[in-house]
Amino acid sequence: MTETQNPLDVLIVGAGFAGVYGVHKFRSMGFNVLAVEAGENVGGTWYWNRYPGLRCDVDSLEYCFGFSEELQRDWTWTERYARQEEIERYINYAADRLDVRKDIRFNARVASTAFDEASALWTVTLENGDSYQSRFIVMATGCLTVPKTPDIAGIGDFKGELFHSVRWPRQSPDLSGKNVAVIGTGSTGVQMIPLLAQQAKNLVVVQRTPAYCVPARNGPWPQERVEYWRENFTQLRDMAKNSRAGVLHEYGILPLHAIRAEDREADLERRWLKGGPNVTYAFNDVVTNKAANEVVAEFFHRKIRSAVTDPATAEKLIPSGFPIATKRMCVGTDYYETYNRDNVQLIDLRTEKLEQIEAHGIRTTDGFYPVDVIILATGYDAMTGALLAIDIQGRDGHRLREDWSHGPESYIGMGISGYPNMFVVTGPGSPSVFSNVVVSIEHDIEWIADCLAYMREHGKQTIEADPAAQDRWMDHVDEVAGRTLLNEAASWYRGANVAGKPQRFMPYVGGVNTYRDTCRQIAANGYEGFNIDGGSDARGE
Ligand code: NA7
Repeated sequence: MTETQNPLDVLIVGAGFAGVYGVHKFRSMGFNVLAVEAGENVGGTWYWNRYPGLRCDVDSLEYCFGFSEELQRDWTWTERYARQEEIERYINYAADRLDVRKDIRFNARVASTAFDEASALWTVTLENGDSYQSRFIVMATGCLTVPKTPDIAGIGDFKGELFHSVRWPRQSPDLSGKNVAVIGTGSTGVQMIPLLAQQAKNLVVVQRTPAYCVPARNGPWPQERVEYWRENFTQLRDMAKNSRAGVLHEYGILPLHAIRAEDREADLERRWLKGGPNVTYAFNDVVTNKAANEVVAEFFHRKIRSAVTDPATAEKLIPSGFPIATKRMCVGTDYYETYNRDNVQLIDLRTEKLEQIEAHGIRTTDGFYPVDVIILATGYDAMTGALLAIDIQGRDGHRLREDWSHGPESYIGMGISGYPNMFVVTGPGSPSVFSNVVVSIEHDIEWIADCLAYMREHGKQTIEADPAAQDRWMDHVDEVAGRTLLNEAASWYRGANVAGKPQRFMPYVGGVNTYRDTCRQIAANGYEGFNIDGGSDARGE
């Protein structure tokens, strides 16, 4: 590591995609930067997660850095949906090429950060007691970082192996000949269940909410496709940046009622064959119009019934109680078909109650399931978990854990009133998980970089979200989500998966393109809505 100067210009918390790019970007502008990372290496979620079947559910040609022509030219993705190993290799490749490791301190988990008004400096303290001072801090802590462990009666009595998917043992356990249970059928469960069914003697799936799963149609990229992307990368990336979800899905441009019934069905079928989430974009009103939503949901229900041989099992797998695409769509391979195997049993908690976990299995109202290994695919304390795991103390005694006790509040996701010179990457109130997150990470890092350059050029010390601007932004975030069906699902997008977590729809769903324009305008207006050096107008004058 290069010698750290105190105070730093910028301290970044986290060395996933955001931290790696942040170190490179801010350093290339002449800032004195350090990233601190809890893991032993770069990668963030792609470093921690290693369960079987783990892949990104965004096409690999798009889920990568876009800022460097050299990086993209010298890397070749092998499959449509890259496996964890390939993504981890990629981020290590990027870290090496950008030579960022020397400015990252690994095995360094942040315990607290505190802002001192007199010096206008942040003190960042690690769990081991070491501390740094920095003018700016950038929280690149990720949206899906803190695993959520369920509170199930008897879970502590289990005598077999039990672990959360995020903490899959580095030495992957041998499951052959074992009775394995998976709790949870979100994206993680959907990815691992087909592979675990092949390895285990018996697999029991505990399902609280059935998943809507689109077929991945994964496979090697055709060479022509890879070359096309390589040659046209900048232009394709620009199209993604200016799209609704930061990714080149095939976005339907017409609402349901403008399309003939027979054409709807043919188009849904074509999109289903194409694979990936395209099928949920068939009409432009799938998440805003109940009728359109039901047409797509019914299409899925027919697909589930035709994939699953036993009609009773098929009914258990059919989602109910929430509109399609209001919980994260899962992308899988042979997910529904896996339930046709003789060694797979499905516990549907809508009809069968989980009474308790016992020393050697799971007891439900329908019987006892002997189990040697339990895998918790129960998700994350999403979007706010990693930020609130740190004791963040701002100006005038502001504490983020208190300020967000009714739900997260930010201005454009990146600034928080009461916390000067602190930026959040893909924070609540930004498109974040409603985007190709690498596209959004790059946007946020570049916007923050421009802001830092502005501060330096104008000789300014502090920048902080104005409380009124923050309130207006959060009203807008609520209002945009309120125009959709998204609040009808008890999703992690609204914090509904964590007991006691305040519920508020956290991502901004007005579109990656719209958000980009808004942020550009705010910067062009001298960081409108931010107070600079305590000034109450846009320019702090
Ligand atoms: P998710 O999507 O939050 O899925 C977690 C699953 O675990 C989901 O089916 C939950 O049911 C289930 N769950 C959670 N707690 C329990 C308890 N106590 N009992 C039974 N079942 C439970 O997390 P993933 O890791 O799959 O995916 C997260 C994101 O990572 C994903 O969306 C991608 O963006 C990548 P619920 O739906 O809450 O009823």
